[in-house]
Amino acid sequence: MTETTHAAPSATSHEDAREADPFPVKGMDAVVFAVGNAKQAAHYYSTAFGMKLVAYSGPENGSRETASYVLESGGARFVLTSVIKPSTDWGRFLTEHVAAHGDGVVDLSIEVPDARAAYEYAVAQGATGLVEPHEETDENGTVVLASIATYGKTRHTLVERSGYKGAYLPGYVAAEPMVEPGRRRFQAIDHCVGNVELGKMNEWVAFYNKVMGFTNMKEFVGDDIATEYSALMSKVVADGHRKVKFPINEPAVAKKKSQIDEYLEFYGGAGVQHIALATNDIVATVREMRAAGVQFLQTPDSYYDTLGEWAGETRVPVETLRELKILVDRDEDGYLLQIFTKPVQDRPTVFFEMIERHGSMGFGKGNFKALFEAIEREQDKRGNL
Ligand code: TYF
Ligand code: FE
Repeated sequence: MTETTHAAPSATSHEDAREADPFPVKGMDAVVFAVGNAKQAAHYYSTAFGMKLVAYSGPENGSRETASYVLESGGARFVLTSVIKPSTDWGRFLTEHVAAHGDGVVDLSIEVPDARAAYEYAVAQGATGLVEPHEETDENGTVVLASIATYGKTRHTLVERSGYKGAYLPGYVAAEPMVEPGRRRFQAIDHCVGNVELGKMNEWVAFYNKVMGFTNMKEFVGDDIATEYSALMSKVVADGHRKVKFPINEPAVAKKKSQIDEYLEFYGGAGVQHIALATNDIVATVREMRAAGVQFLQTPDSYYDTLGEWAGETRVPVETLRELKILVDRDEDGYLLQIFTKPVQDRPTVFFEMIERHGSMGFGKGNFKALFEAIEREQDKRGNL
């Protein structure tokens, strides 16, 4: 922050907006998953998603309650946690979480410049505080952590790193990759999507507006689209610099059972539906992930027959998009390429999106029909349509 000696009206409106931001964020810090078997999950994200194990916490370094594996791909960080033997409220919470929800996301951690200020502001605006701001220190420095509640049993831990030099957080030791690392398949978390109960979407949008000062992005699924074919409503909130983007879905009453209802039924309530991962070579990434056994939703051939008419030219030939079942969307700012995995556990709950952006800031609105029909075919196979 620039210090000035006298009150010259030098700040631009952009700087004013930054200084006025009541809840500044630096970006996503981590997506924390509670899983039944973190050792095997870490292997899956290493081999199938090409992530690198960088840190570990477990009985070998003094954590007798949980084992946690920290994996990275560029700026994207996943933490996979399993309970070994519960002895604190956190261990009991994780045990019950896995029993009730299966493998799922417990924490969308956000990196902030000042965790105390962020927590105080959030709680003053009505957020539920779960963990008060506190310091954690080891030989690599000090972090400040605090947690607030969001939808379902999901939380946001606010992480102030203030120059911390360790592999993840105090309590973790650096670890070597589980498998020989190859080409990086994605470099950032693009957005994290929540499914909430019928009628709750606007409440959670208002929560992010009030508690984090996030604003609504223009992309949304309204009544018209919802009843026509999608069976869901969706709105997107983001921080002022679009570092953190959270779409929120709720089921809509339509001709068929909503995919959001299927999620809510099998997850056992509101929670994280999908994590979108930004890649700069979706073709290579999807080839590698398919070769490693990741299953993606099947887009019908007819999608590619008419693609050229509305999507125009992209950097990838239509025949390659058709081969790999990659979707395209275009808006006034540019285009994006995207693809969705099938659920990555036996419950029809959490899945991933790979996204390569070329100017477009959207979420693939033009693909909703083809995408939701593909999801419905999977729902039908499971007997849930
Ligand atoms: O994040 C989004 O909004 C897009 C679209 O079940 C989407 O990825 C929305 C709901 C859904 C799958 C994709
Ligand atoms: Fe998405």
